[in-house]
Amino acid sequence: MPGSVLLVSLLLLTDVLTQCSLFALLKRKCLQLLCLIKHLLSLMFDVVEKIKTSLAQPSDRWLYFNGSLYYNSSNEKTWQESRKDCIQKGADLTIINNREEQNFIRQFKKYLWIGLTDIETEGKWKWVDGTPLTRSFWDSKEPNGKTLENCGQIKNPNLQNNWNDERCSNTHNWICEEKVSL
Ligand SMILES: *[C@@H]1O[C@H](CO)[C@@H](O)[C@H](O)[C@H]1NC(C)=O
Ligand SMILES: *[C@@H]1O[C@H](CO)[C@@H](O)[C@H](O)[C@H]1NC(C)=O
Ligand SMILES: [Ca+2]
Ligand SMILES: [Ca+2]
Repeated sequence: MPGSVLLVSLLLLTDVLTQCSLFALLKRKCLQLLCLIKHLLSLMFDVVEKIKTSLAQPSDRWLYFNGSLYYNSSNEKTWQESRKDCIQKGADLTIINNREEQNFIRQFKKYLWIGLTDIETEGKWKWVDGTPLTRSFWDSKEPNGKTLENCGQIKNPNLQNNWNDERCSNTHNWICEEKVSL
């Protein structure tokens, strides 16, 4: 009789130990799983934060005026590269149609490439949408660069009329325009 009690006790003990070690293993697995979930959540959080900042930044650079969004560049490029950047953004270099728009763009207070060029035929200024220049805001004595200066630029913001023809290969800030329908 005592022998069988001992045996049962031993079996019970073995069983408890097995259960305990299984539980410990389970607990470890659970902790690992929780850590993994926490890690994944923090990764997702990082991604969400990154998306939020990347969404916030460009919107600071886009300004709305009278049916269009204007992109205020933060760096300088050649006229051609500036135009490429605008097109990549779904826009193009800005076309200035009237005095109000001219004044709006003067507010940027810096030299800016605009969507104007006479690269095809000297002296025949055209906008990037192919329309000929009709209403212009050239600075006095401009355009003066003949075949050396074939790209349009906004210059001194303090002047009402401040366009300049400039060497296309020089680098400047630029301004894109994207028409929006509301
Ligand atoms: C355009 O960007 C410059 C920085 O590159 C900033 O100083 C200026 O205030 C911006 N202009 C407008 C009208 O947002
Ligand atoms: C807005 O643009 C239209 C043409 O698209 C123009 O006729 C009008 O004068 C502009 N208004 C202002 C306030 O610039
Ligand atoms: Ca020219
Ligand atoms: Ca010039």
